[in-house]
Amino acid sequence: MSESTKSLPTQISNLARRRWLASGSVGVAAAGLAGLQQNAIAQAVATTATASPAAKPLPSYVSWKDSSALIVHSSGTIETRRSAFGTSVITPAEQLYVRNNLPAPDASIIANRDAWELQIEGVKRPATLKLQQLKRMGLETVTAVLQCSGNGRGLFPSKPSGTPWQIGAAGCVVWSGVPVRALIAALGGVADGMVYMTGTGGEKLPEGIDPKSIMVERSVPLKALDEAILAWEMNGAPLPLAHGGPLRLIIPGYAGVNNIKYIKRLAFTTEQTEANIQKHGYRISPPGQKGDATHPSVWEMNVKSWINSPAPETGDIPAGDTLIQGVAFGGMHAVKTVEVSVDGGKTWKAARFIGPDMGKYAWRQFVLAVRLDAGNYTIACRATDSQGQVQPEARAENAGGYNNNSWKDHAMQINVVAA
Ligand SMILES: Nc1nc2c(c(=O)[nH]1)N[C@H]1C(S)=C(S)[C@@H](COP(=O)(O)O)O[C@H]1N2
Ligand SMILES: [Mo]
Repeated sequence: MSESTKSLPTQISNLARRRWLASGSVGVAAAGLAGLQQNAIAQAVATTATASPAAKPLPSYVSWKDSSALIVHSSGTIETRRSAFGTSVITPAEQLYVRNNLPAPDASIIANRDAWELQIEGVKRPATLKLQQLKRMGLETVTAVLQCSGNGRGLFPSKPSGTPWQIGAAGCVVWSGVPVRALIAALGGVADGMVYMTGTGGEKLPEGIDPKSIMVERSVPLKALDEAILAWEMNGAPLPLAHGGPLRLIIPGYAGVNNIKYIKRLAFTTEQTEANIQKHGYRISPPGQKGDATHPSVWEMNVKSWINSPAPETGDIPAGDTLIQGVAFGGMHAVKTVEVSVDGGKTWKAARFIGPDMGKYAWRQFVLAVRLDAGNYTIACRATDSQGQVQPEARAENAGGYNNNSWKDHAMQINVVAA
């Protein structure tokens, strides 16, 4: 199709993409030539944080988002502002964070969604199915927290490399699609001896470099398939390209990176993928060490909560009655309770959950009414899941700055002034 026969928005987004690819591929080529560690490449593409993230405009592929709700770290790393989460459980698409390890594919992939093809391997009857066919094989809806494993990295004093996310690389989203179980059943079951489920992203890879060094391909333990869905709908609307449309793997309870966007291949495998993003990236490795296969992969999320209001960024808080509000989730298990402290964790009070319970993978919003006199306070919250696992005081140190669920790191100083 010639450029002139495409719609104007498509032409514009194509142009923007070429510019972005061009700027990204400079980094890729330079890194390749310099023989840098391959895992630096994807970071070079996606993490170009500058001194003043707030000043950056939204990149064109997400121009439809609410810029007032977001902090743009780079074209591929955009987080939700604390003040934007609201109290209605679900995070609207316009406010949801975005993380692209590679430039997003061309918008043409969502022009005819039903024609999108998924290759399925490692089952008794391997097949390539169109989205149209998947839509007839089963339907499930799940509400789940989508959270980047680097959320809270910005709170690590060690300043690990990567985007210094605060709390906003997360959202609570309703996903609809076909359960992976239903798909497997239709294809005769998982082939014998398989140990992992491996998903491959549909990005177009730049030529001349080893695909393994940059491709987004992740393996998770086979048991993850029980709850996984292949989603085409998000919050009641067709899945936007930025969030993985036309088709995305959703593994409830698992860290963001495992939720492969624009998935083109789902394979049941005996080994984990050799892709760098699996082999070296997203590993819980000791500080100072490069990630390798002996270090745990970033898979299941842990119990976590944070306060969204009041927050220092919204200015001084008038003395008197204050409602402390936030979100809490359990990762793999339902969140059961959340406590709030206004004295830096010396004493705690149980907060009350508000709004509907959207299931064990969703977050719950909480509120605690307190009376505060003028002064400085350190406010904190601490969640406990249905298994009795309590959000810890200290972060688990690791080189990549992953999985920060320390309540102390997430505590905030607020200034209460005479009303
Ligand atoms: N194909 C593909 N899938 C992907 C990624 C990507 O870059 N490409 N990024 C992963 C990471 S690191 C995260 S945190 C989430 C972000 O999802 P979102 O952009 O919809 O918020 O998608 C994951 N799935
Ligand atoms: Mo992520």
